[in-house]
Amino acid sequence: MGKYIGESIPRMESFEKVTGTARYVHDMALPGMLYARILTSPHAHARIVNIDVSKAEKLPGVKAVLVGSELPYKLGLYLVDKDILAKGKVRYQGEAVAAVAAVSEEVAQEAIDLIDVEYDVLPAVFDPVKAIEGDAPLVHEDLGSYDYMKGVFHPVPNTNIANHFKLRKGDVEKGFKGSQHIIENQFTMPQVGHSPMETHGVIAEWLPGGRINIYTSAQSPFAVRNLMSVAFNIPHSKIHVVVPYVGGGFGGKAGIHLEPLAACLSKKAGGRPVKIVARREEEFNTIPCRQGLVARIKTGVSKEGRIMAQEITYYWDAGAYADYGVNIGRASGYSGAGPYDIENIKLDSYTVYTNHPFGTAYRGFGHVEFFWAVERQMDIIARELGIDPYEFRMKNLLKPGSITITGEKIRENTGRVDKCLKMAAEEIGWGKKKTEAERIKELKEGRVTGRGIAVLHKAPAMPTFTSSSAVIKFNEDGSVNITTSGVDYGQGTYTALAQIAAEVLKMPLEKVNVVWESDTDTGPYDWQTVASRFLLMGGNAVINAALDLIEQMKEVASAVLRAPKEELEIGDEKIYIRHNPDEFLTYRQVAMGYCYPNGNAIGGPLIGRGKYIAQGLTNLDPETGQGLPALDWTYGAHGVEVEIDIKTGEINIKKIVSVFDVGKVINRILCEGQVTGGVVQGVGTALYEGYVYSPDGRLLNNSFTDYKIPTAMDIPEKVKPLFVETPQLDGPFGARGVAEHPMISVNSAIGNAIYDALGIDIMDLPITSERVWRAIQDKKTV
Ligand code: SMO
Repeated sequence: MGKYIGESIPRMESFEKVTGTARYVHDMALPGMLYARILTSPHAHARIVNIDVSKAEKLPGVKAVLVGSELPYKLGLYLVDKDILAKGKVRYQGEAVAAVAAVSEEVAQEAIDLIDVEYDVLPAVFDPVKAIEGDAPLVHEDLGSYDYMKGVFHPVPNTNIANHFKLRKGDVEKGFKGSQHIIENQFTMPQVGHSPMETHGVIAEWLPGGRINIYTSAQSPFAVRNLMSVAFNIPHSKIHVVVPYVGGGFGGKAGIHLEPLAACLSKKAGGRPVKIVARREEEFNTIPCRQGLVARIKTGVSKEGRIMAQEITYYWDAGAYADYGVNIGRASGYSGAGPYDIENIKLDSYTVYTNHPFGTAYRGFGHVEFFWAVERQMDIIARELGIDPYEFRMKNLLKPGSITITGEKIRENTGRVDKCLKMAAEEIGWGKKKTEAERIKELKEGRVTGRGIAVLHKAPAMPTFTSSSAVIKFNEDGSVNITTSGVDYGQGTYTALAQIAAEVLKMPLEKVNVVWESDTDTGPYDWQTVASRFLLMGGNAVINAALDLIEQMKEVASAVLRAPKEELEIGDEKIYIRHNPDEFLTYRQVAMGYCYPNGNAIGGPLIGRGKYIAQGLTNLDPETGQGLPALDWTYGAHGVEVEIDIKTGEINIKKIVSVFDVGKVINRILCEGQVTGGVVQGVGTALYEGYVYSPDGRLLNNSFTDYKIPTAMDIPEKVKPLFVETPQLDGPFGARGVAEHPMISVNSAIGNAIYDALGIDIMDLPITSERVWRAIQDKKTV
């Protein structure tokens, strides 16, 4: 390998970010810009009897007031079930009901306070298990009429079931009959907020000529453009979306959010630009969150510790609208039993409407939630059998030759989950048992330690039409600019793409620039930065664009140097004749001397979906869920050591080892950074985070005072990222994605370590100190 692949190169934009010069939507203002505020519902479920906006409209400085009944558009990703502003009824507390654009945010807020809404409160439903019972109030009365993705998503009419994903393999009844032990448990996880540093923000102008300009904090300009186009029935050519720097997304900025509302306000205000920025409490209440989950798992195992059968039901608390929830239900269906070799399986994954704020994508796309259940269950089973949890997993994990639950055969070059687990276990000191003396000493001191392990996997949950592209353009001096419309919202992927380009083009990294602003008018197509796919797909696009650029250079050089293309080589920013290296052109000469004068800037346009043939990959059989669900899988494992103060229940994470088979590390420091960030976010959902509601469905902890995310104080003493490198055949330099994975299974590894320390099984997240303390009081086994 050359100079750059695998190196720890600091991210390119660090200086701009730490000096405050990086420009975010929050920083931007356009001439004549108006500021918008929204009025949200105080009720979880209520009919809107009347909205009186007359006083608001008369307030000086108010330029537009909007209510739902004025807007004939419908929104939705897979099920089109949402209005821009609530119409007829509200379905969650925090739902936007009316909006005002005015000359200042203060005036807009004053106008909002003058709007009177009369509600008729309706019975509500909050528990996804209760919500699918026959007598539950319906969140949507008209389900079933918006089946969008060719029947792939199935709302069940006259129920709250937005989607039912089924996986069937083998014969579970037979498997249970042949089992020595049958172990059944329920695990839960609450809804969780993304908490990006930059809340959602957008500036939109709907120009009188019909064109819409949007500057937004989103995960993809093209996804925003497409969803706007679908919602308003306007061609892509009339919509322009720009995404500048983005301060974190984590899945919460996939899709569209405030963009349609800002555009409609602008239209009503005669085309003046309108800015909406979500306040922190709106980021919790109004903007979607991670779905909650109730998971029931029944596992049959043989005496020897082989899993014979498994029956799983996932009840997803999707909240009031389906958004990504239906696809999360699906993705967590086809990967929802973990990376295990299980012959007989029956899995049902229900995405259920409730009167909670609605759920969307969040780092891990469902896997953080269900792996809490799967990987806790594995430890509980191992204990029941009297087998070491590590040995039990090793007996059942997928290995080359095994068949996955969707019927895919594991190949030699697939990532290796067993290797990840082995490395994590070794590094955490697995198997080192406490002596009786140590145990007594710990109890005396009141601080008990324990170790836990957990594995994970995830594949990119992507429809087949997803692709990335890149354009590499020579500047006149032979340096290059890369345009890609994938959004780097903090991962460091642009730096990795620059490394890949410098490597392939054999030129210094300093001469490679990745253009930061993603723009649908000028940028090449990219689906979205989601699903840990950007390095994999964008990296391939950059490689292909660089190869195309080299081909074009060779054509020029062949004519100038009078040598056949096949005899030309590149290196050291030159293109030369292999057998006569003194005969060369520099990149600068190629760029300036031969191309620009002819009006022909060399630049490789690229070339769709990289090397993948994605056809049919997400076309699983609707009755059995069998088929090829994804392009690739990234596997991993965590090992943790915790220390618990038995007087307070306080959990101190002393060490987390996280191992991932990333295929090939492109940039070590950024890869480690990605893992460390994911692990800390995983610790947050494991120990602290979760939406808490009043009985009538009001979110009680919608601020960082009441909703605790990890701070510097809560970061584990040691986070150790390690990598296995089984090359992905068709990944860039063999790499595969690792963006979401570090967050998955952190919760279960911690839960398992708590059992190891205290002999207490925690089944519900978050594992707060209070929960642990109460469990200690109840159990008194320690
Ligand atoms: S959870 Mo992500 O933005 O695929």
